[in-house]
Amino acid sequence: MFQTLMPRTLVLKYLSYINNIFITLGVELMNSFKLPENFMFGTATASLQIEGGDKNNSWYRWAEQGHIKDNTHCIVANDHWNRVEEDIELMKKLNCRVYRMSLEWSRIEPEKGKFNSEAIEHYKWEIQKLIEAGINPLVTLHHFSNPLWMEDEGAWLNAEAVSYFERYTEYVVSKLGEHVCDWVTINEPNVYLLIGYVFGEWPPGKTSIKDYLKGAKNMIMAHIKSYNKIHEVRTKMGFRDTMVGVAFHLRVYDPKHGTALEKRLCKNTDHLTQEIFIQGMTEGKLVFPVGSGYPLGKGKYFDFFGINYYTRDIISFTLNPSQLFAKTEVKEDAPVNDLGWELYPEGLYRICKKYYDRFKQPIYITENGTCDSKDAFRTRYIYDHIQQVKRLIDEGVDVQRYYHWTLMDNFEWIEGLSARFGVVEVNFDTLERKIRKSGQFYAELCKHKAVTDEMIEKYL
Ligand code: GCO
Repeated sequence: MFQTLMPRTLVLKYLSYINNIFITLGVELMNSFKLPENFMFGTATASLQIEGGDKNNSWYRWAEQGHIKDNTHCIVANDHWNRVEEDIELMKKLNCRVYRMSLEWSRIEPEKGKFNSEAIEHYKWEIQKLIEAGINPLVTLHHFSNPLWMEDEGAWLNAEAVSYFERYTEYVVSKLGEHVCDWVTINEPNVYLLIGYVFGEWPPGKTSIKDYLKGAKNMIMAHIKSYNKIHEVRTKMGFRDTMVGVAFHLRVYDPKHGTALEKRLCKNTDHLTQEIFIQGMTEGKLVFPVGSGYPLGKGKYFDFFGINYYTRDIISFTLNPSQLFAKTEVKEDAPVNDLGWELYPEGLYRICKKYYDRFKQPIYITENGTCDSKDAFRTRYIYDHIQQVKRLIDEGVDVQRYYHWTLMDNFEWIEGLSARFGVVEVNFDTLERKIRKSGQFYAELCKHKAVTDEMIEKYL
């Protein structure tokens, strides 16, 4: 009714006028906003979660052993290995300019020391297709899965893993370095090690803090060696534009009641789950209880600071020593996603600001997204988080890229195929892909580098 009496532009003007009044009153409504033209949007995936067809990795075995909660499997996943072109078409429809993907180590080095040229040729072809489509790849070397030969030698508890990873890096970069300038060495070392070596829920199913710390040390060393190797190989090729980093999973930890003890517990948790990796992987420093000093030399081992941000934890005291006296829970009455994770956009701001103030290096948001099978709140989630990105940029924080997790619904590790993070919906019986409403919103956001009044009206 309102709309039929007034021209559209007038309606929008009127709404933004009302909106401003609300903002002045401290009530926030939705605003249009614009990001810089050179800001880059894309999506992120991981090979094991989408490719299918590989039986030679730790996650295939884990699924075979019956650990996946919904009894699904990664053996087909999205069949992306055979549908690369179809999936690049989807990225084009989403107007993405960048894409974060990972390589399956077990395909590239199926046996210890033996490389498979067909696999690397396949990835080279995929990367060339992306570049032809105007999409720049950011390639991750390790995203949670290991070749079985490596897993059977003790995975990341074996100190040899460091040189295995360096050798794999050298092979990959010598083959793909001509086309790929942006690299992530290791994805979320903290998540991989916590769930696989402390909680025992992911392969290799260990439950030992000692193993966690041992794995942390090896992953830190592997990152540094891999960082140096990528630069060395590409520099020899004559390139000067190499960008290498880690995709750190970073959470906000807030005290439940704000007591001094809880604040201390937040700091401890942050130190043990985040800080040890940050200091190790950015400057080569081993800190207590991982180690001490700079075993590979003090340096700067990152060219961008990669942040995977999803949620925050509320911390309180518990007498349970196995939880290190810190109980983590979701904030009471907070909005949550399908997996029960708090939706907390402000956390993205807090994390980016904190590490930018500390390192003054470019930030890539290497993952951010949510599990929403009904696509009921994903559009709002994207809007809220990108609004925080805008706020950061306005305050001079150098956030350059945003990779939405994820392109399409896929194999969500122990949760299986039923946890839905995609802006593209996948029917796992037919493997048919369909862009969700939130995906249409994201496509417009990527195209305009802005949320316009029209988009708010249409999608929000
Ligand atoms: C991670 C991984 C992704 C997940 C995503 C949603 O952050 O755990 O990088 O592989 O699928 O985060 O849980």
